[in-house]
Amino acid sequence: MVEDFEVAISQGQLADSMSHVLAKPLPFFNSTPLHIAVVGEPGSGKSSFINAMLGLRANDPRAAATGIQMTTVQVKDYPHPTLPQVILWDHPGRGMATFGEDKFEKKDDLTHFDFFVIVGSQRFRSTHSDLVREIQDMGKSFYFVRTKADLDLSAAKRQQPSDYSEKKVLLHIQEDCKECLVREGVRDPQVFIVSNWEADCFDFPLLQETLKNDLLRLKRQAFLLRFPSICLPTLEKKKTTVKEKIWTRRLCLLIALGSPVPFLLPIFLFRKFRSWCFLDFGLDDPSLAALAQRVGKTSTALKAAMQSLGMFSAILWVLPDLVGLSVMAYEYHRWEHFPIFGCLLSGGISLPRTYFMLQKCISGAADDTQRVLSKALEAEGKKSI
Ligand SMILES: Nc1nc2c(ncn2[C@@H]2O[C@H](COP(=O)(O)OP(=O)(O)OP(=O)(O)O)[C@@H](O)[C@H]2O)c(=O)[nH]1
Ligand SMILES: [Mg+2]
Repeated sequence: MVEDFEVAISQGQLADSMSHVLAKPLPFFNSTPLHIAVVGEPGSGKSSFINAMLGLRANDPRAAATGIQMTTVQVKDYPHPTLPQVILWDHPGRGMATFGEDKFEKKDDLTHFDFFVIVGSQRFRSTHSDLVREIQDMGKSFYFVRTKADLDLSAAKRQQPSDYSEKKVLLHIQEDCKECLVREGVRDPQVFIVSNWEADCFDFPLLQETLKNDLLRLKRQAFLLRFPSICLPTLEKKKTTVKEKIWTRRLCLLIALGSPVPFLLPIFLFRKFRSWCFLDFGLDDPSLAALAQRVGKTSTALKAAMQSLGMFSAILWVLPDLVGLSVMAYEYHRWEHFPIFGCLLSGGISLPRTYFMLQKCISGAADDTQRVLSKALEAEGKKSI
């Protein structure tokens, strides 16, 4: 599936590449792994939560180690038993100055994960705020899981036995967590109150169901965030192919633009070269229109994602030509003979400049392909995934 997608990109068939995604989004994204980091303070119940998700008891040899002291010291992966390519990653506790904390903090790089479960027991603390901010800064999302609901309930029952209502206590905890998350700038926070001892009670079934329903969205989000690196090898190969394919044109341009030609000609020829590149990468107007129609967006929206060498930068690139031209003009005026030095100087400036300009044009088209596809994959258009 992903292979067909990559082949279409390498052939410059961007609209076709999207067809592979749009035709069967579920199998397409199912082959994309979703790495979920389970993070939170030490002892908040992260490992117990993972065991509950996996349906394992703490004494099962496959279960994550749990305990009353600092238990998890290394990040470890646990594949989800039923959801395809969903991997839960148990993390050492974060925050709260505890003995040995430093050695854990260094390993705590969250950038590689696609989605997060912030686990908290008791109150919402600054560690949670820090995690929320860190995750939001990466443009990723999370569920907030408040564990040990059983303890909260028994404490509430002991405190006010006459006025005790399980529903009221759970609602109060839920609202408190949401309020704290909203204060951190989270829109529509997803909060689940659970007890890791009772995976069929409280919000645990709802959490499992929500994750299942959110899976396609989360995998698409993960795919999009990883998209630049997914595309990279294909586009690198494509760059080499394009360079080989149009080397004769590059050579002609190099000679034409390297010679002391009038100022506007390089810009015209550069424009021509750029349209050859765009055609090869599938970024020409008809290809973009087909892609836009395929994903239910406008060509203008897709074009807006393109940032490669525009006309203004092309003009800046050819500005040094003025030096050569000025010397040529001066030489001709002063000595009234063919401006040999001016020509040599002009060629010396133009040749390397043209070489780098053409290289940059090809790399720019490759980068633009990735940006345009990312834009096309964004789920805002009617036909988008
Ligand atoms: N009553 C109750 N106890 C829990 C719950 N979840 C975890 N615990 C207990 O809390 C303690 C810590 O649980 P762990 O799962 O090891 O916590 P952790 O966050 O993985 O801890 P570290 O790996 O040290 O950061 C253990 O004694 C668990 O048995 C829960 O939902 N209810
Ligand atoms: Mg643990």
